[in-house]
Amino acid sequence: MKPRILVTRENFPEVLAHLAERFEVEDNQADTPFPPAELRARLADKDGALITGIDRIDGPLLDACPRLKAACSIAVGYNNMDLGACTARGVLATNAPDVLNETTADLAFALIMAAGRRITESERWLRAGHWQGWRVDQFLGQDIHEATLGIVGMGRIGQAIARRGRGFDMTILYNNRSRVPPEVEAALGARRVDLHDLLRASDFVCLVLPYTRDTHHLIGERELALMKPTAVLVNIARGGIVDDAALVAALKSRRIAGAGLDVFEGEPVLHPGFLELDNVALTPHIGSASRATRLAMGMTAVANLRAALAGERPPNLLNPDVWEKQRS
Ligand code: 8YV
Repeated sequence: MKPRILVTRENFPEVLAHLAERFEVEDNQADTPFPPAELRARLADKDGALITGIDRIDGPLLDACPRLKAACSIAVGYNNMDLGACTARGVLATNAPDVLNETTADLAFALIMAAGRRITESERWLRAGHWQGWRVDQFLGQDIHEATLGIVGMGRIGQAIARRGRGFDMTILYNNRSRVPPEVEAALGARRVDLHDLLRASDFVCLVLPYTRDTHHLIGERELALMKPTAVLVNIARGGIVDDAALVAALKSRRIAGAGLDVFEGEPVLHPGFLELDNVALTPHIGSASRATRLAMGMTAVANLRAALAGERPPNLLNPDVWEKQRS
């Protein structure tokens, strides 16, 4: 009998077809998010799960799913998975890195430009019928070219953003736990600085780091106060890294000039203050949203699931201890 798997959310027919070659698949093409109790019930008799970045995989869920051997996510971020709980129960956990680097970096740049050049704000104003004609001081924004771009989190996506910044002759600063190899720094023309120096010096601050206990509210009132009044904050990483209430206050008082946000604390519910502000460009967590990339993310999760349930090491294993233990 084929192993049984659950695909927690809608996915492309190509992804489901690949899964069906090896597995008995329960899908969710109606795309109704399963509340925790329903997810537990549906996963109880499954050997594997193909999940998204928003399905919570934790101890209580895993306790209800004794057959589960692998949880494979289509997302690169894995703050939704309790890796300790997976490891303790021998469940292989995987993510989908790399395939979304360029698409996500594209969106970061779109938000840098949209917020810096007031694209969404001026479009809203124009659509509302306010335009009476050209004026010399209409919608003055921040120049992108030759500005200083501060990237917080210099992983693969951060580096892809830096490459785009180079094309705009930007000065690239970065903050990261560890220094990236000197040859990468040289190729990107990037200089590592501490977070406070980055916040003080940057015209655009772009957040591209994982959400963990340590990065919760990394950017709050104190940090926003360090930024230039002309600066723009962009978050394409995760809600929760920024204290949204503090950001709303900083945008409202024009403590900073603007923000471009793809992710929010408590999304899909937004801090209501964002909706009242003009100086923020908002997108609904679409960082990786091109068909090619979302398909590649799905296929990456398929490859991980196929390996895991065939007794092979999944290419993007997040908890290698489980694998080592199974081998010993
Ligand atoms: C996903 C993301 O679309 O990969 C990530 O970490 O944030 C997005 O690309 C999202 O997590 C839904 O799975």
